[in-house]
This record gives sequence, C-alpha cells and structure tokens, in this order.
Amino acid sequence: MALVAVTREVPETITYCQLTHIAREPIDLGRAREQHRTYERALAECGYSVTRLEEDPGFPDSVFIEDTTLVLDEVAVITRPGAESRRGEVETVADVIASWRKVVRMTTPATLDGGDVLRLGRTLYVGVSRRSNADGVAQLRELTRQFGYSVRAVEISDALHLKTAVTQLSPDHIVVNPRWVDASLFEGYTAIEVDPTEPFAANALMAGGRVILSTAFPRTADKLEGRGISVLGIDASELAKAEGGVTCCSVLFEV
Ligand code: CIR
Repeated sequence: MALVAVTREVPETITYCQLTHIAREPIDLGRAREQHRTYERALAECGYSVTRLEEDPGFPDSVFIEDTTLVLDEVAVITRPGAESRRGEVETVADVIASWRKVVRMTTPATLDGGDVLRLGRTLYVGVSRRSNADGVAQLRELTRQFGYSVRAVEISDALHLKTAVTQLSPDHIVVNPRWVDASLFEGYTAIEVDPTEPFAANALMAGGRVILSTAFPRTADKLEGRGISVLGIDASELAKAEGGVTCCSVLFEV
C-alpha cells in the first residue's frame, strides 16, 4: 500500500480567483508557491508520495484541485464544479487520475465541488452550497451506490464549502465550526469545536495519522493536541486570500 497526493501548481493568474465571502487582496505569487511547496513537504512528511500537476494559467483557481475529483478506493468521480470559470479544470485531472482509478463523470445539470464532500467511512456527506446542487447530490448517490456508499445532503450556512465547516481528524474525531454546520449530523464521531476566534480552523487535513493545519489557528491547534491529535502546522496565509484552506490543495488516496 502506498499513499498518493496529487497537487497542482499555483497558477500565475491566481489573483483572478473566485471569491465569495472575503474581499480581494493582492496575492504574492512567489510566496504562495513557496507555501505550496511547504505544504507538499508536509504531505511527504506524513508519508505521501506527491505528484504535482503543471500550472494552468487559463484556470485561476486550479491549485484547488480537491474540487475537481472525489477519489474513492473503488472509483474516482470527476466533478462538475459549481463555478463556471472552474469547469475546465477537470480535464487534466481526469487524465492523470485515470492512471490509478477507473474514472466516472458527473454531467449537467449537476454541480459539485469536492470541497463539499466529507467522507466518513462509507458515508459521503455533501454540503448543498452555492457550488453543489441537489442534482450533484443525486448523481453522486447513483455513481457510488454500487460500491456501498450512502450519500447524505447537509445544510450549511455562511461557509463556502462543507469542509470549510467540518473535517475529519482521526478515525473517531471531527473538528467543526458549530456556527456553520450542525455537528450532531455526523453520528459516531466526537466533535471538537474550533476556538471561536478561529472560525476557519475547521478545515484541517488528516494525513497518515497526523493533521495538517494552518498556523493561523494556534488556539484550535492547542485544543486538538490536548485531545491527542498530532498537528503539523504550516503557513497557508497566501492561498487563504484566495479562499483556499489546507484540504483544497490536494487529492489524497491509497494505491
Ligand atoms: C473558489 O472560490 O473556488 C476558490 N477561490 C477557493 C476554493 C477552495 N476550495 C475548497 O475549499 N475545496
């Protein structure tokens, strides 16, 4: 068994990215790429072999590769991203993922961003958001039913994606921002709440027994460490200006 992480270079056009909840500020491309390298090194430290796809300046948000595919053990679902400017990002990703998994595709009128899908065991929780619609939920259900997954739609408020509001930390724990999602929906998992001053700390990346978290969230990191979670902090400040967190910049799976 090997752990694989697929990432995509920060495009030089990142400054023209989609923004929904935050105001546009200048993004330093050099710094963003440097931080992205640090992120890749953190994944390597957690045991992943990292494949970085080339930049595509035609797609300002293409570094956020998580939104383009959901890679399960049995199949890779290629999404139809909710933002029109992002739809074409999936082609390169589909070609690359096809070397590891059978690929299936979502089609119009479905929209779904990978950032809206939280897999907990055999349940796929899907945030119905500005990006992911009811057809997206229905198609995901059809495409994964034969492999024994159940798909549950989740209401979220004020967050861009479901995984802005909740992510998995360990086989038993999740981290949540209770203002954005109802933690009681995720049965069987112990929910740890973010520090109230760090609303975006609910986006953590479980990787090989550790958790990668932005160093912008020291209070939540302390809280997680106190519960026995090993946190690997990285500076992710430049891509946070593009409304991206630590889950968005990779697709993780086992081969
Ligand atoms: C977007 O709005 O699509 C990007 N600027 C940020 C995407 C973040 N992706 C994610 O949380 N999965």
